[in-house]
Parts: sequence; structure tokens; C-alpha cells
Amino acid sequence: NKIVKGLKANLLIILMIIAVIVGLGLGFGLRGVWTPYETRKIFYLRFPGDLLMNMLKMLILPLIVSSLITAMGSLDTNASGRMGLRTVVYYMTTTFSAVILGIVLVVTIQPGHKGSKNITKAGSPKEAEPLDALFDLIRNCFPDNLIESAFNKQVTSVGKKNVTLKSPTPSNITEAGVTMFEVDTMSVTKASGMNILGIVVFSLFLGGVLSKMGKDGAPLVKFFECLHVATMKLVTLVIWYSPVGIVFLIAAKLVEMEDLDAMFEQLAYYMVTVLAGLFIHAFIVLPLIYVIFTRKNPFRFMVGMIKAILTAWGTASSSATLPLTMRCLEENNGVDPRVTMFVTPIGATINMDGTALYEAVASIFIAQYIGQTLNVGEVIIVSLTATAAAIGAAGVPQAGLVTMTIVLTAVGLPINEITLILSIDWFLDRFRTAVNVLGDAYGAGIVEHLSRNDIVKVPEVDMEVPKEQ
Ligand code: DAS
Repeated sequence: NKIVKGLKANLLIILMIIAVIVGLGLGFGLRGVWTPYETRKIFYLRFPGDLLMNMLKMLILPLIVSSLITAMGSLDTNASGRMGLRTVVYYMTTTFSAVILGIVLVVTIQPGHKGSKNITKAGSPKEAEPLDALFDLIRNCFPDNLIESAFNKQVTSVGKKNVTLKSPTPSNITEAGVTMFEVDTMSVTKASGMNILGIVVFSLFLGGVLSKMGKDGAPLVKFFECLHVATMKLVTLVIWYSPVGIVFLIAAKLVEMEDLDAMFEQLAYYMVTVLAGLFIHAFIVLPLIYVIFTRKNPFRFMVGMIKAILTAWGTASSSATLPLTMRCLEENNGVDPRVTMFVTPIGATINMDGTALYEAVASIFIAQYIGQTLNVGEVIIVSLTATAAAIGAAGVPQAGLVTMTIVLTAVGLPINEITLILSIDWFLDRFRTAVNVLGDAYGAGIVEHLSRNDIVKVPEVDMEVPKEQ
């Protein structure tokens, strides 16, 4: 059955690659038949893709809570403390290095001074209070209602009218952009409808308490262990549906885009700068870091992650891809589940190398385009705020675009100029999400290697519930 297992694993990768190709073909084919304004037809076309997004989102809450609590419960406190420290240090280092890479490229290539000088602006975001975004990130760490806030589409921004976010099925990206901005940055991470940060914080605290409780906490840890196993079995079902969902997600997104050619032509230099940065980070920087720490073949590791990377590209959401990220790490790259359960939920939330690089490039591109030169101090501010904004971005489609308001305002750039890059954001989002997921995966591999002495099973706590005293 080893051959069967190998076939099944590769069969799925082949199906996913075919899915991306068919999705692109279907999308470009339908662009000849439909206009981008056939909202109803596009909504139906995207329906199988929305099903996949919902299936993956449905798994996120049980997966993150059960993973983190099981991981915390199965490691002794100082081991998980040390592993947590290694994880955070890795995340900060790779995210910041991505920002520096992005800045070097955008300053060298100078995309804002090249290409067309009259980029068509899409959408018109309202002025936002970016400082609110920072407060929002902190507020999101402590959600009032864990379940509701995790999947809440109803967004309330303090002091402003309640805005119900319609699930963005607009006639084109502009409307989605405006919808997001209508909510303004007060609810920047909630605006994306999923507040994972709060779930991660809650699970880490609860897991820590349970692991300190030792025997008394064991029944609840055991419950979450079973929940984790059951959830990962559900992932298997969803995985086999994902190629179908990916076809329609890509096709629908392609059909609803207006003047694709004008967009690619006007923003070609900007697009090349972002993609070059993501490529270098994914194929040189991350593999180099992985080799330095683990002495293992980084490209074999990357091949093991293909299913997760293709899902990240198809869904543009690293949170939705999380179930596959964990599964690829454990099944294909043999990473200890206690590490993946601990590292990947946190990574999918705060480790976004692709987003950080993109936000640095995009803000400096906008400065170049409007002829505002940034001095060294301002470039340093961009590097710090892009790192912070990427940490705060939720792992959902186009969250990076919204948190970029923090970076722009930090260096006095008008928020409105985001409309220059709004139209192409859906496309670049897919690549930066794939890099985010790859960064999380390498993180798990490296942390596992560094923590190999720590990952000793805590002595099996006996399961009987203590007798009533
Ligand atoms: N789409 C986000 C993610 O899922 C990244 C971003 O918006 O920049 O990681």
C-alpha cells in the first residue's frame, strides 16, 4: 500500500495543478463570452469555490484550538516556552528580511518612476484612521465572543455606523475594495471576517493553564487531542474536493476583472518588482535559512508542501490553507505533529513574509509614483511598520492591502493612493499568500530541528479523573 499511498499523494498534486490550469483556461475563455458585470452568473460560477472556502474556514476554529491546546498540553511548560521563543525569533527574522529585500528591490528598480504615468485608479477608499488599525490588532487579541468573532461578517467600528460586510461578490474588485474601506481601518482585521489572532491567544493561554494543571487537566487535553485527530480526518475529505473549488475560484476571479491588459501593462514594473521579491525570498532566502539550520534539502521540503502552496494560491488565504499546511508538514515532510500543532497556527496568523515584502514595495512604489521622495528615516519607518502591518494582517484574501494603511500614514502618504494598486491586488495576493504559507512551513521544519531535544513526550498522565476528595 506504499505505492497506493504514493499515487494518492501525487494524484492529488496532479489534480491541483490541472485545477489551476483549467481554472485559468475557463476564466480566460469566459472572458470572451461574459462581461465583468455579469454579477449573478459570476456568483454562480464561483459557487463551488465558495463551498471550498467555507469548508476550509469551518475547520479553522476546531483545528487551531485543538492543535494549540494539544501541543501545549503535550509539551512541558519550559519546552513549549523555548519552542515559542524560537518560533517568534524565526518569524521576526524572516519577516524583517523580506521587508529589507522588498525595499532594496523597489529602490533599485524604481517602478514608480517607470511605466505609465496615468494608472487608472480603482475605487475611492474613505480616509481611514490608521492608528485605529493598531488598536484593532490589540483588541482582536481578546475577542468578546470567540465563536462569533472568529467568523463574524458583521463588523462594528467604534463611533461609526454598523456596517454589514456583504461577502464581496462585486461586479469588480473596485467595489470589494471600497466595501473593505467603507468599514475603515477601525476593524481592519475583523473586516476580513475572520479574527484568528484572538483564537490563537485564547488557545495558548488555555493550553498553558491545562499543561500546568498536569493530571487534573489531562481529560480536557485528551478531549482536544481527539478533536484534533477528528478534524484532521475531515481535512482529508476537504482536500479531495479542493481541486474542484480551486477551478471555480480562479475562473470567477478572472471573469470579474475589468481591463486586465491595461492593468498588467500599467502596473507591469510594480508587478515585476513584487514578484521578483517574492521569488527571491521563496527560492533563495528561505531555503538558505532552512539549510543553514537543518542541513537538509530545502527543495525536497518545498516539494512536500506543493498541495498547501497551490491551495494558498487558489484561495489567497493562509488561514484557509492551514489544514493543508499542517497535513503536508506531517505527512510529506515528517515534521512532528507536536511542532506543527504549535507552530503553524501561530505562523498562519502572524508570520507573513510575502505580505511584509509586498507592503514595503507597494508603499514605496506609491511614494515614487506621486513624486514624494522618502528620506532614510522614512524608509526605516516603512520597514518597521510594514513588518508590524504584516503581523497584524489576518490570513484572508487581501488583508495585506487593508493593513497597508498603517504603513502609508506612518510616512505621510495619502491613503487614497492605494487605489493605484487595488485592481491588481487580487493577483499579487495569491503569490504573497503562497510565500506566507511556505515561510510558515520552513518555520515548522526549522523549529522542529532546533527543538529536537525538547520534544520529549511528557510522561503519560494517567487519565483517570481524580477521585472526589
Ligand atoms: N491573503 C493574505 C494571506 O492569506 C495575505 C495578504 O493579504 O497579504 O496570507
